[in-house]
Amino acid sequence: MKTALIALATAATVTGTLASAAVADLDSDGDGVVSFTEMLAVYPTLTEEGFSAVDTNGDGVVDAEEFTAATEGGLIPEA
Ligand SMILES: [Ca+2]
Ligand SMILES: [Ca+2]
Repeated sequence: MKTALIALATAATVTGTLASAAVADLDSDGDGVVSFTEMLAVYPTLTEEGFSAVDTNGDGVVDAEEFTAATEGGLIPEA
């Protein structure tokens, strides 16, 4: 039981780290969020509609939470 819990915690940590690393990779100006332009550099086929689908709170940028939700939901491929 204890081993299973540790395994779950480890899996969650790894997922979180990967998502953060992906945002950091896309975030070329280092402001902690990914703009449409920054995302286009990595995903050249992304449309504004596709970006809007990822930017769920509509503030014009994708934060780590939105990026994680998008990768888990299959909206954008894992970087
Ligand atoms: Ca940025
Ligand atoms: Ca947003």
